[in-house]
Amino acid sequence: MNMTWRWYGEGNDNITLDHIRQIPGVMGIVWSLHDKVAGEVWEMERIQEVADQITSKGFSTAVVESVNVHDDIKIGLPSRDQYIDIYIDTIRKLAKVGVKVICYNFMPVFDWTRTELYKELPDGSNALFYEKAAITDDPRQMVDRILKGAGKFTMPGWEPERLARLDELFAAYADVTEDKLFDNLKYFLERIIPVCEESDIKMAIHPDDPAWPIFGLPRIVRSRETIRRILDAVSSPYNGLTFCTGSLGSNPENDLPAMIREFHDRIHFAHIRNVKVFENGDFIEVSHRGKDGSVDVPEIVRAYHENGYQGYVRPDHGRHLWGEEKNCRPGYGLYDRALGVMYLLGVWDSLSQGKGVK
Ligand code: CS2
Ligand code: MN
Repeated sequence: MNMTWRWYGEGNDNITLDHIRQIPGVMGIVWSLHDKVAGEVWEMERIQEVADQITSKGFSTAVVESVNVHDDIKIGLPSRDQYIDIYIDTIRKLAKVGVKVICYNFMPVFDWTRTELYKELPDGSNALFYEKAAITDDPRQMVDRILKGAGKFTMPGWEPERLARLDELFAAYADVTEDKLFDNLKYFLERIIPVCEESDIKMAIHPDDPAWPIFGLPRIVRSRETIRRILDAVSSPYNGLTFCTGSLGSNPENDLPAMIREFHDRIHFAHIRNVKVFENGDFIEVSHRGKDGSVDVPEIVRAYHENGYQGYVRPDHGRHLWGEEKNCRPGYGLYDRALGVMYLLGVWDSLSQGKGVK
């Protein structure tokens, strides 16, 4: 597996490329132009600038997360074609700097959803938490809480300007059923996948987080069946998956190792993290160690290893340790993710038994 690290860019991340170089085994940077809102044009000069920063430190630029999909595409408005044209333009430009995988999601309105960003764990660290009962009918409360918690750090999918229009957005999605959202995804894929094939860039859809509908909004990437349906809709290998164990693991009914064994040849990017799911359905993010949560991380790594997985991997969210929450993006501190890298590589190397499996 090819270990990577998500970096939010110069001046937009408390962690620098020089910090990342000191984490053993990290070969690539997962990047994006984080100031771009969905549907905006990505200029070649800006792309080149970030790619140069990354390669100058010896990292690969192969994975971009995310190029966000405009709501008009998800809703299926006539204006979607113009936004798909812009998306295609970005794909072509990214190919020029060696990008091989684009991670994106198709969640209406929100990206990942939590009710608390700094919930204390028994060991004194803190992490992102989801309390089912705290998700009421009114999403405004939750949005305000998340944006306040993020402070000066921007979070993809949580753009304050867009969320200021929350009522308008919810109204626009009022008629978008699960089937309609799926059809709109299919329409999007049918237009972009031929360009991806030409440009040798694989699309990797990220699962919905949590893996169930919230606030009455449909969610279509949440289980073995829903994923199979998407992969079958456009059967090219360029229509692939980001397999996020934290997102899918929020629903204990998802048998994650079995899903990896089934989908491995369409998984282009693996997000590996652990969550602890409580009996009432609440969940909290915990260390990567299998025993600390509900996700059997060693078994996950084994499922990849057994299939000779050569794709990109990253630790996803981490806990906030040693007081770092005062100055890091929620879920994206340095310490727990670095521990996660070492744990994942440790399991992988022990499975390889010195045979040097990459
Ligand atoms: C990420 C997602 O932080 C995370 O959970 O894995 O936010 C992911 O970047 C997006 O859903 C991809 O568009
Ligand atoms: Mn993820």
